[in-house]
Amino acid sequence: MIDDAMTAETDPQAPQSRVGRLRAPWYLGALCGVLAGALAVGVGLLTAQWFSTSTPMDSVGSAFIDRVPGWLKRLAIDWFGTNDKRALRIGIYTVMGMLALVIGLRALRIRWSGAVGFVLLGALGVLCVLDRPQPSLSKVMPTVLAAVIGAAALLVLIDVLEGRWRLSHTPHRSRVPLGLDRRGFLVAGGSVAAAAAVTAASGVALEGRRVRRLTKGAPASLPPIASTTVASQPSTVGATGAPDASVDNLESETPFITPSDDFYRIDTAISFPNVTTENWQLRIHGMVDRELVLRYQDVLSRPQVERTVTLACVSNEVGGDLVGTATWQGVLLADLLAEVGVGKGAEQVYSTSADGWTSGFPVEAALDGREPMLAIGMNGKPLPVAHGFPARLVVPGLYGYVSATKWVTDIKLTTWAEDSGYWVPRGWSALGPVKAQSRIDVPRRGSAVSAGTVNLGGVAWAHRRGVARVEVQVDDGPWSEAVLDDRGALDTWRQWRYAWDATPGKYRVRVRTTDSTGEVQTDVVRPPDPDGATGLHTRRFTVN
Ligand SMILES: Nc1nc2c(c(=O)[nH]1)N[C@H]1C(S)=C(S)[C@@H](COP(=O)(O)O)O[C@H]1N2
Ligand SMILES: [Mo]
Repeated sequence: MIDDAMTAETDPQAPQSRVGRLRAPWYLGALCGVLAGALAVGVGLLTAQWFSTSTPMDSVGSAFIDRVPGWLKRLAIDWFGTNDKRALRIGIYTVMGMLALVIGLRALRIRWSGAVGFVLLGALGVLCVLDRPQPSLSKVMPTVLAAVIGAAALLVLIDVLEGRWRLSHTPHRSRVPLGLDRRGFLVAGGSVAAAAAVTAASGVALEGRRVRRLTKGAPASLPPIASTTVASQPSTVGATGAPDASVDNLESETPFITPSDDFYRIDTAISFPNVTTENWQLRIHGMVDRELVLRYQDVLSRPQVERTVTLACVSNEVGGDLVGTATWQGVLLADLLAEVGVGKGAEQVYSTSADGWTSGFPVEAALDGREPMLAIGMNGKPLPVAHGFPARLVVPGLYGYVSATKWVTDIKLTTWAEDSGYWVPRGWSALGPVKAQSRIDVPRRGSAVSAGTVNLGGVAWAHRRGVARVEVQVDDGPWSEAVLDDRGALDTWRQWRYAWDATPGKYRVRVRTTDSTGEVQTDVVRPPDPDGATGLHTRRFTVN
C-alpha cells in the first residue's frame, strides 16, 4: 500500500518547485515540538530521581521564586494562597509547552533550529540551577539530559515528518525532504509520546516514593517530655469568663490547636528536600566557642520540651489564614547555645535549610526566655515533611520568615553585616516581631445569620505580651468586651466569643485586641510588606 502523500515524492528527481508543496502542515511541526518537549519533561522527571535532585521545571520554578520581584510574590500568595506552588508549576509547564510548540514550528522551516531551541531551553535551565544555592554537576544533569534528548527527538520527528528519514516501506535516509511520510510519522510520534508518558509516569511515581520514604526513619512515638522541663506555659493575663463553647462552631471552625494537616504551609521549596533521619545533621558554628554537630538520634536523646506556640506568616493579610497554633516538641535552642558558647559580638542566629533557604533573628531572642526550640514534633507526632521533618526551628513571637527554618541543617552565630536571611535582601524587614491581630471566624462568611443572639467568635494574638482583651464593635457603636477562652498563653492565640443581640439589617462588625501592657491593636491599615499587616478585621453581616 502506498501512502497518498508519497506518490509524488517517490521520484527523488522531483523538481525543486514541487518540494514546497510537500512541506508538512504547520500543525504537525508544532506537534513535533510539543512531543519532543513532553519527552524532555519526562526525561527530566525521571533523571531528577536518578540524580536525587529537582526536575528541570522545578529548578526553573525555584530560580523564578528566588528572582521574582516582591510584589509579584505577594500577588501570587494573594491569588493562590498556599496553592501558589501548584499554580507556578502549571504556569511553567504552560510557558514551556508554548515555547516547544514554537520551536517545532521553526524546525519545519530550518531543520537545525529545533535542536538549537532545545539546547537554548536547556541552557536556561542550567543557568537556573547555577543561580540556586550549592549548584553541582548532578543538579544540572537532568536538565542537560532533558535538553539533549528533547533536541534529538525533535530532529528525528522532523526528519521523519518531512520524509528525510523513511520508517515505512524500505527505510532509508535522504538529504532532501521527500514529503510527508504519514505512517512513519505515526510510528515515530507515537513512540516519542509513549516514551514521554513512561518516563514522566515513572518519574512521578519515584518522586512519590521518595517523599514517602523521607520519613521512614521517623520514630513511632516521640520521646517523653522530660519532667524537669514541663515548665508551665507563661500564665495568661486579662479578664475572662467561662464561655459556653456549645453555642457556636468556633472550635470546629478555628480549633485552639490547628491540626497538622490543616496547618498553613509557606515555603520556597517546590519539591521537598532530600533529608531523612539518617542523612540529617545540624551543625552549629560561627561565632561560638566550640562547634556542635547533632544527628537526629542526638536530638531524640536530649531533654525534651513541649510548647504551644502560634506561628504566623508575615504575608498574612488582616483576617487571613496564614497563621496556626501547634504544640511543638523538641529541645530548647538556649541549651544548645549554652553548649556551644555564644561568642562575643555574635548578633544573629542565622539558620539554613537543607535546600538553602535562610533566616536570622537576634541572639537576644534566643536567650530572653521566649524559649525558641529546635522542634522535631508537631501536635504529638514527628514533624510532617511539609512542616520541616526531621527538624525545624520555632521561635515564639517572630514571623516565620525570620526564624522558623524548616529542614534546618545549619545554625550560624554571626553578625547582621555578615549574613542576611532569604527575604531580607528582597525587601522584607530584618526584624520580624509578630504584630497583634484579631480575626472574626464565625459566623462563617456567607452563612445565613438570623435575628436574635448571634454568636460571634474568632481568634486574637499578641505575641510576647499576651492577649488581655478582645473587643467587638458593631457599626459605629461602642466597643464591647468579648469573652476569652481559658486556653492560651503569651505566644498563642486566644479564642474569643461575643454574643451579639442582632435585629434584622445590614451591619459592619470589627474586632480588636489589647495586649497585657494595655496597648490596643492599631487600626492603621498597612499591607504585609515589609514587616506585617495591620488594621482591624472587618466583616459585614446581613441579619434576616
Ligand atoms: N526551609 C524553609 N523554611 C521556612 C520557609 C522556607 O521557605 N523554607 N518559610 C518560612 C516562612 S515564611 C514561614 S511563615 C514558616 C511557615 O511554616 P509552616 O509551613 O510550617 O507553617 O516557615 C518558614 N520556614
Ligand atoms: Mo512566612
